[in-house]
Amino acid sequence: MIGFTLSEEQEALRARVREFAEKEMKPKAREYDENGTYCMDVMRSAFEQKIMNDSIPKIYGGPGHSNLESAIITEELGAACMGMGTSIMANSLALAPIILFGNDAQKEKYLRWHTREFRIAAFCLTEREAGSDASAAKTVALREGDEYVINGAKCFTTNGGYADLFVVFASTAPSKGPLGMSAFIVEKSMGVEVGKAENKMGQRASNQTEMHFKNVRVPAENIIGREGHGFKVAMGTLDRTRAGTAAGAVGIARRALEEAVAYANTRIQFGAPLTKQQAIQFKLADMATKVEAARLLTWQAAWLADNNIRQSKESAMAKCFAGDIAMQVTTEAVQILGGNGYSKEYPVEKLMRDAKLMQIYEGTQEIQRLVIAREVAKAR
Ligand code: COS
Repeated sequence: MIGFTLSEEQEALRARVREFAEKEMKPKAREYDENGTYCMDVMRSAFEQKIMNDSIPKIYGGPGHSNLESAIITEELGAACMGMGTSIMANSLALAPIILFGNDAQKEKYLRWHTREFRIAAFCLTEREAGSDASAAKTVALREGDEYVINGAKCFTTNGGYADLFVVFASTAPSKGPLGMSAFIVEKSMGVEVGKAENKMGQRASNQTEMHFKNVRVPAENIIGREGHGFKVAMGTLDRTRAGTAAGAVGIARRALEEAVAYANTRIQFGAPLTKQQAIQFKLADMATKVEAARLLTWQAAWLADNNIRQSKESAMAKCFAGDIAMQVTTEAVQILGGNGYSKEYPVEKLMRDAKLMQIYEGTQEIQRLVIAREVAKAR
């Protein structure tokens, strides 16, 4: 049975998050973008309204939203300001390995940390020499008694400068490549140091930093799963979270379409509004079709995850398609607004800059295509 309508509860969730995004995110988006202000106040409010940490199960005090509900939330955040949306959703990315692969004691301790009070978390996988090639990571975690000692450095860590909890991927057996990687829950107070923050083209309300681990001692009980399981934890997490990234991209694209339509309805050229002119009508038609198609792929990936059906291929398709169409739709929106589109007086140039990152983070478009191609090749 296939349905394309949301339940009453899901509609209510969408309305509640849209109101939050309109009132608390949109008015600050331009200023935070211009100044590169980290959106801590918006995140705190999202936490208080149970919009942040949305996938923490109810038994640990979280909202316990499904993947589809998370996608609904993230689309709204993306439509208001994806820099802020990324900051909020990066908590979910960091907590996902604990939710998906952690043991009861880890969940009880660290998920409750995040439901009892406002705290920020970060996912530490990428390194300077290990971006797309995640298994080439050089950070090591060597066992000493009942502790692991972590040494190495990560980069582009979203929320890194403000987090007090990190999920860190490090090798416990460097000679084994991806099968030597393990995942750890690391508290900031264990000795994590924050390095340089990135000065970025877009999503400037978010924070990405280098992280340094110099003899950081972590209790052995903080390993997620078992030794050598870390690469699967990372990949399994990204399979789940990529639908959320896709939803953010849908949000950016939808907003660009809305801005373009609003402008084209009032902008008169050659004696008629732009929406009456075929060159612009065709652009708007393509933009609207792409937004709908990307949302359907996104909801499909989320639905599969909610039904515990493997969705590596579908979440990669959703992330890849939605990221690409966000770039295309925002670029067309700038074109429709013309000189005004290129001006910071209008929001579409920010949407275009924010969209670019959707083609890069949580696995580049090239990596998504690689994942899709591998899955397609397996099919008989
Ligand atoms: N779920 C579970 N296990 C997975 C998996 C998945 N989605 N994908 C791979 N694995 C497993 C494989 O099955 C293999 O284990 P076995 O040997 O026991 O079968 C192991 O992980 C290594 O897999 P593989 O040989 O495919 O690894 P590669 O080095 O070829 O890399 C890609 C695979 C490119 C897909 C991976 O490095 C990747 O996703 N890179 C992008 C990383 C990324 O998204 N970075 C963004 C940072 S997060 S902000």
